Amino acid sequence: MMKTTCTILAMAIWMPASLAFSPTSLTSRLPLSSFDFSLNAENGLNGLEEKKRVMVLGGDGFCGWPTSLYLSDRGHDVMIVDNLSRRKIDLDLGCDSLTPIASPETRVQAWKEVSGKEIQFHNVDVAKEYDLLVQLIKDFQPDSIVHFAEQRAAPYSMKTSKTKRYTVDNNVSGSNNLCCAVIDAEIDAHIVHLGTMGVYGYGTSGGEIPEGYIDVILPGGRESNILHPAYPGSVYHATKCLDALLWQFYQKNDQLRITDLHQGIVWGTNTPQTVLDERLVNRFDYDGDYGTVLNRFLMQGAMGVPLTVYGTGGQTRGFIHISDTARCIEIAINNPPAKGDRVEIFNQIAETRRVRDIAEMVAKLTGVEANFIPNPRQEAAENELDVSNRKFCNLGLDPITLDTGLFDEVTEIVKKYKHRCDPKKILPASFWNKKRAEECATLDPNSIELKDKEAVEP
Ligand code: NAD
Ligand code: USQ
Repeated sequence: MMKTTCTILAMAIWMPASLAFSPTSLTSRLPLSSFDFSLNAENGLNGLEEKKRVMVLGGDGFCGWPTSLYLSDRGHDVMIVDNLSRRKIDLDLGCDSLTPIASPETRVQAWKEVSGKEIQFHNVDVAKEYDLLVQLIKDFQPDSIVHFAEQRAAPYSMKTSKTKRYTVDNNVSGSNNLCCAVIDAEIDAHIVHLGTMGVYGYGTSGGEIPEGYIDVILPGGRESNILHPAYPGSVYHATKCLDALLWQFYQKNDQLRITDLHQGIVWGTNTPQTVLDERLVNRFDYDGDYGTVLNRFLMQGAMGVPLTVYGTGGQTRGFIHISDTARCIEIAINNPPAKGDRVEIFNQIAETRRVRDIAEMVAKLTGVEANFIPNPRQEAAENELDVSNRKFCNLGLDPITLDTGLFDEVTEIVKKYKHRCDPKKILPASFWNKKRAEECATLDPNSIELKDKEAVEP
């Protein structure tokens, strides 16, 4: 099943502006196979668009890093703010990104060498270091603040009461602090927040999920258009619902200009910017807590591990490629709501797919079988999902869809760094409740073995 409302055309290929004068040595570049740099479409700011000062909260993360590079490459001034909590969680969990990510300092230095462009990096906790956040905003005077800085794994958020409490404290405080800081800094910066498709719940709508707001008939026959009812499936997803209420309140009370992007599951690893130098490589999470479904299946397929389909695999979800995450952010930045407008909400997905169908695609490509294991999550075993993504499409997004050609890029990365994989981290390690934990008791992390598969071509 695949449903979206915008016409899917061929993948848009573009060349980073920096490549035109890049001194990057070919030997230090990552595999380029999937990105064709020979076609330079519209690159950089063309005079019609405004150069912006963009603060990226959470800019060291999986989405934030390639987005920061993309925005810098496009000519915007970028400042990253990140407390490196994601790297610290890896240490706590005893796992690591499959790709060897460089320190933030090395990353921004490498970007300067490759592109000639500066990205500032500041190690600040947006949920705790309020005064520093206000000062940074006052000093940098951003036009836009992109907010990625949250604990984003649903399984991690369901692991223990400690991780549940941390996720709520971190995510809700961070978003509240951001609104307060913009007000205290007396600045009219546009906040662009990464929300999630999961705020809507799955399969409850009974029709197409609109972009944020839904027409309803209230008792007495009164017609209204309200925020879509929230129906989170994890503590993490619940924090995104709480965020949405905060945005609604601060827009109404202080006329903050806010865009909430309800993004689907991001897949892929690198982008045309991150492949320019090995020190720019993006993180790749494959473990049971932080690895997301398609990247996990691609990793498992490349390593000869049976694909970990939870339950029947009947769960349908929205997907978007990492390169499109970055492009959507720029589109959102360039199309802010006017002062006084209600919170702008976009559904940031390219398409919807069922988990078992994705497993089948990867299985066909790699020859590795799907392994249907007990579901560690409390979620509908099967659901339909029909989502509107008209707004981004109308603003020119031509989304990348699941394309086995692009799977090669992920597969190449996996093969390159497979020696860094700890097979004991592959099975799910967080369970939604006692019943789910009991049903998964037979799963043995030590049973997973990596096959020495060199060839993964179909
Ligand atoms: P990530 O964990 O890789 O990156 C988040 C970054 O934020 C990390 O670098 C972390 O150190 C930082 N951070 C967290 N709390 C912070 C704090 N209090 N102060 C400063 N920095 C802090 O996650 P990601 O995959 O890049 O996701 C980014 C955002 O996009 C999240 O809000 C997530 O909910 C959303 N999102 C992600 C996906 C996905 O598939 N990855 C899909 C939909 C939405
Ligand atoms: N799943 C499997 N096998 C796996 C991993 C996952 O079958 O090995 C299933 C899960 O049960 C779930 C679906 O795949 O039904 C998606 O799981 P996921 O881990 O890929 O994605 P999710 O937990 O929903 O979270 C991810 C990001 C989160 C983001 C969300 C977007 O981690 O930050 O908000 O995707 S969405 O799903 O649209 O809400």
